[in-house]
Order: sequence, then C-alpha cells, then structure tokens
Amino acid sequence: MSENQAPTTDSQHRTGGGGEYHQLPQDGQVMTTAQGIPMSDDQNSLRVGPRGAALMEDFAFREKLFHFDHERIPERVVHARGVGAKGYLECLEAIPELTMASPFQEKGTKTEAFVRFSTVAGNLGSADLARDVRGFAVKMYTPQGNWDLVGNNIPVFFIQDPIKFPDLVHSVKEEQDRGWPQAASAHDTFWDFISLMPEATHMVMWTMSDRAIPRSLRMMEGFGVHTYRFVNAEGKVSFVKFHWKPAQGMQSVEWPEAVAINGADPDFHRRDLWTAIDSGDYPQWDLGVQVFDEDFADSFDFDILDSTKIIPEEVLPVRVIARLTLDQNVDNVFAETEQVAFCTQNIIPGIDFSDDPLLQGRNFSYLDTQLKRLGGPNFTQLPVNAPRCPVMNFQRDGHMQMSRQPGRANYEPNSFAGADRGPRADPDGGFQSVPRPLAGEARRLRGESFADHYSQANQFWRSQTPVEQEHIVGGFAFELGKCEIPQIRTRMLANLANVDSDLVTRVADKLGMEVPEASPSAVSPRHDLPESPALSILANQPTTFKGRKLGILVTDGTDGALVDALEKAAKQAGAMVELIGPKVGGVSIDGSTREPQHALAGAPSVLFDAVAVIPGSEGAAELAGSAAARDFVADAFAHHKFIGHSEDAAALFTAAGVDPAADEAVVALTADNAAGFLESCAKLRYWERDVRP
Ligand code: HDE
Repeated sequence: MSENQAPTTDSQHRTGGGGEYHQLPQDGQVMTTAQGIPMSDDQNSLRVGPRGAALMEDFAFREKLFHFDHERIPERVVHARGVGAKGYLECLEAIPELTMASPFQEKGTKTEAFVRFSTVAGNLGSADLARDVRGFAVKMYTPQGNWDLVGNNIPVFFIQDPIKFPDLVHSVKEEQDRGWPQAASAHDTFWDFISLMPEATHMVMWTMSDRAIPRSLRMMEGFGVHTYRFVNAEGKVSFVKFHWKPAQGMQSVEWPEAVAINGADPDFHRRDLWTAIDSGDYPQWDLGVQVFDEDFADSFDFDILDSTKIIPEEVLPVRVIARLTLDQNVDNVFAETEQVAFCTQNIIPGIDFSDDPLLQGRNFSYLDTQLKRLGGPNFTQLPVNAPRCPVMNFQRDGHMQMSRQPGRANYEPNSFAGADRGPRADPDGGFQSVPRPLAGEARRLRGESFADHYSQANQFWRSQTPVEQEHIVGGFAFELGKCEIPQIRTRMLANLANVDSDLVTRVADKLGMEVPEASPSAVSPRHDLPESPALSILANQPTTFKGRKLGILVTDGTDGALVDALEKAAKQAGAMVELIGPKVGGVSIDGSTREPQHALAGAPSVLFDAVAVIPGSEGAAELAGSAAARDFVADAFAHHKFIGHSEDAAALFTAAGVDPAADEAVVALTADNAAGFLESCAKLRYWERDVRP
C-alpha cells in the first residue's frame, strides 16, 4: 500500500488517499497485464509523488492505452450493423439423391451454426428499424468444412452485375458532401441512381414494402437469392434456390412505428432477439429448397441466373429439408459478431455455384474484404471462423498465426514421411467443381435474357393485399418526398409507370405530381403473370400471439386481479408481458408495490404488439393529463393494435381522441375476459380500422 492510501475498509475493497475506490481480488482472480504480470493498482498511473509528473516507465499504463487505442477494426462497408446468435441446423429430410452435402445425408443430423442478421446501409451505430434489406448470413460448421449461406431477407437484389455494387452502395450511404442521411435510402443520390437503373425496380418494390421493416429478426424470411447447384455422390447436378421460413411467422411494423421505434429503442431488433433466446423462446426457421433442372431453367419465363428475379413458389414449391434453431446468444459481440467473416466462396462438397454474375463477383469481394477488416490472412483461425473439422495444408505464417504448424515439409510434393510429410489432396473425396463446358467471346455485355425489368415488379405489386399496397405507396411517397431534385422524382415515377398504373397514380397523387409518361423499356412489361400469394406477408401471417409482446400501462390503484389475469393469459399464449408505470420506481397495486419494467416517458406503445391500458381510479386523472399517456393510446389506435382498457381509462381515451368502444379491437377488460382479449390479439393487427396516417 502506498503511503497516501487509507486503510482497507473491508476484504473486498479499500479506499485510496484521493478517495478512489480499489476493488481487491476475489477467488484468486488477480488482474495482470497482457504479458501476465500481476498488477497492484489499476486506479493510479505511476507518478513522481502524489502530484508529480507521470513516468514513461509505467508499462502497465502504456500497455493498457496502447491496446485501447487499437480496439476498433474497420466496420463492414455494408452490413456494418449486425447481431449474431448461435445454434444448429437439423436435417428433417435426407436428400442424398440431390446432394452429398453432409448436413443433408441423414435425418436428425445436427450441424453447428452461427447466424448474423444485419441492416445494409447504416453504420455500426445506426438504428435497427431503418427501411432497409436485412442480411441473413448463416455459417454452418460441417465435417467437410464451413458452408456460408450469405443471404438476405429479400429474394432479389438491386443490380445484375457486380461491377455496379460500389455505385449502388455509394448512392445509398450518407451523401459524400454532407455526411447524411444515416441508414436511410430516402435521399437524392439513392433515387438518382435507382431511377437510372431500371433493373433495380423489382427490388425497390420489396424495399418500399413492409419486408424492409420487420417486426423482429425472428419474424422474417431469408433467401440465398442466387441459384446454386446441388451435386449428388454420382455427380448428378441440379439447380437450387435456398429459402428460410420463420416458424414464428412473418410480421412487420408500419413505417410511422418504425420511425418512432428508432427513437425510443434504436436496439429494438437486437434486444428482441437477445431477449427471446435468453428467455428460452428459441427462434427457428425451416430451410427449404426449390430444386430444378436445365429443362425447367430453359422453360422458365426469366433467366435463373438473374438475381433480380424470383421463381414463384406457386410455380416451383419450396421443399423443407432442415430446421435452424438459435439457442445461444453470443458471449462477446466483438469476438463473434464483429469478427465473423462470411465468404460466399465457402461451399462444401455437394454444393456448387451457378454462373450468376453477382454470385461470381461476391466470391471475390467477401474474401478480399476480410483481409482489410481482420488485418491478415489468418482470420480463419479466429474461434468464430475456425472450421470444426481438421484443417491441414501448407499455408504458412502471416500476421497472428495461431498454429505452431509442426513437421519439416511446408510444401508438397515432398519425400518426407510421418509427421514431417503433411497432408495430400484427395482426388476422390476432395471438393470437385461441377465440370461444365464454357464457351463464348470475352466481352462486356448483358444478356438479353436479363432485359425484362418490370414484369416481376408488377407481379409483386398485384400479389399484395390492399393494406400492403397502401404501405408500398406510402413508402415510395415518403422516400421520393425526401428527394429535393424534382427530376429524380419524375424519372422514378416514369419507371413506376411501367410497373402498374394504379401504383404510379397513387404515388404521384401523394407527391402532388403529374403521372409522367412511362420510361422506355427494353422489353415490354408483362402485367399478366399469375399472382403469387406467397409474396404477401399479411396473406401468410401467423394466427398466434406467441413470441409477441403485451404492454400493460398501470398506475397506483390498478386492479391487481386484472394484471394477474392478463399476465397469465399472455403466458399461456407464449407471449411476453411488460408493465409500464408513470414512474419506474414502483406502483402500488392492491396494497403491494409492483416495479414496472418501464417508465411511461421511455416506453411508447410502438414498442408493444398490443397494449392494455388499465389505470386505477387514483392514477387515471393523472394519465389523462399526460401527453405521453395520450400518445400511448392514440398511437396504439393509429397503428391498428389491439387495445384493452379498464373503466377508469375512459378519461384518458377521451383526452387521446379514441372512442373506448371504437371497434372490436378496442376491448373493455375484466379479469374474466383477459384470456379472450389475448386470443383476439393473435390477429396481430386490426386492419379494418380506418385510420389515415
Ligand atoms: Fe454482400 N457484401 N455483396 N450481398 N452481403 C458484404 O462482406 C457484395 C449481396 C450480404 O453478416 C461484404 O464481410 C458484393 C447480395 C450479407 O458479415 C462485402 C455484392 C446479398 C452481408 C459484400 C453483394 C448480400 C454482406 C461487406 C454484389 C444477398 C453481411 C462485409 C455482387 C444474397 C455478412 C463483408 C455479415 C456483406 C460484397 C451483394 C448479402 C463488401 C460485391 C446479392 C448478408 O464483401
């Protein structure tokens, strides 16, 4: 102890001379430097006397600051903001006749998996509910090496050639002269680019739809997007597209909710995923495949190598072969979520690429980007990236080499034996690329089979329910309304005129603009493709409140029996419940204190799927005078939510401008009908309610 330190106050800590708090080692856990040298003091750097200059000699200080100064690595140029989770893929149906990929050889085989969900445009610190595509990247650690299926929650993409990817990303990111907007496509440069790239029209139909604002990462589909190949043990090849179908059912929020959620809880999606896994409500997805042959590919209306097109499920059904379960949160976000390095090139025997130009381009980009982000070629040795099967080759050295790489030969062929010899490639069991004849002139050109940019956009539009169509119109109007340059809006409308006359008329109307003439198109758009109900979220929405969240607004004097009944009913429905009170410190219910999870000021109703507003007579008047409480009710109503209320809430509802008997989704609650209320919440939203944004 130095001379200016006061005596120890107990066995856990002591107070220093300057009043600073020193915690003492417990259970033998002594802090060390990175070199393992035990430290005596982590509160004070080494000085010349109590008020003197700092000494260069202080290796502990210098090492700590040195490490801190280098804590950040470059964030991903796209998909920077992500959340990771761990789990496994379980084979539900063996398909050796289609592929020799090890996860699908036997029913019940479990393959360890790491998943990273992400937004695309925003920086690492951006908000979760941006209108954006979501990344859905899955790393599967198979006995034959890592298989990375790096997909999105939208089955198509913006561009047809990878050389345009940097332009696309530049256009959507913050504008370079001003540095905004963050995590938003609602600005001039994005729509300038898109309006000049008609091939992006199908994709922006999806991004302007509710697909781009999921309620939860647990409640969205995933897609491999590209056509891949399956190869069986006899070398038989088929084409395959991968789909992830959420067992939780699909659900999205409305755009005004997304805007509000971003303010109230920018971590809404990551918190939701983390909480669900932490509470044992493990999210699951079915892995399904659309498998087809060359004949199908030749007869299909569009080019199966064009990533701006889908193959509708009604044309080619999705066959479920496995199930993904996420049952573990990461232990450390940096070590796992940040350092995970997905590479589309990571495929295993039984899977192969197609000639989709985007996929081929990605195979270059992902490996390349890892070198920049992770600083050297040995990122494959980081625990999250390391294959779980043996890795043996003659790749040597490099930054941060973790392996001691024994033996004498670091090349082959070599004539050594035993441990000195090292591994050899296996001509029979090793990965074989599908042998295929390739011919053609080396030229920069786009195939005519890629030229139809509007027909599937029209099919998507017609496959939506009226509510979803209205949301798409709202999405376009919001985004184009943020464009300051009128010509960009007009050019985009001219493209939309090729998609659907109803769509363009409604968007133009919302913008207060004339409908321009349709832009010239390389191929005349078809408006007769059959509708694909699978493309609608609402037509396929689940009929359960499981995994959703009920918010109960309580005050002093709230009826305890009603709270209990709602909590019980929610538990039975598999839903989460959170209490919101005027103050977080506690409310008095039936004589005892209940601590709500939220104070009202920090918990607007956008954070909940349904709400119960049940003040007691003591708190009701206070709520009626509170702007936050009025917004709580009015917003829940405006967002078509199910709302339960107690008799005492009447004054608040009147103040909020909501009729407590407005419709069948605004329910007067008693302890007896709490279960019935939760059952009706399974409808998720009451779209019949006519509220204008
Ligand atoms: Fe990516 N993309 N991408 N992408 N992408 C990256 O790789 C790229 C594309 C996707 O959670 C980067 O490690 C090119 C389609 C996901 O770590 C980068 C092209 C699809 C993730 C890259 C595409 C995706 C990325 C940035 C056009 C859906 C996040 C950091 C040819 C099928 C993975 C990184 C994670 C990340 C390049 C298009 C999905 C720069 C060149 C299409 C989910 O390498």
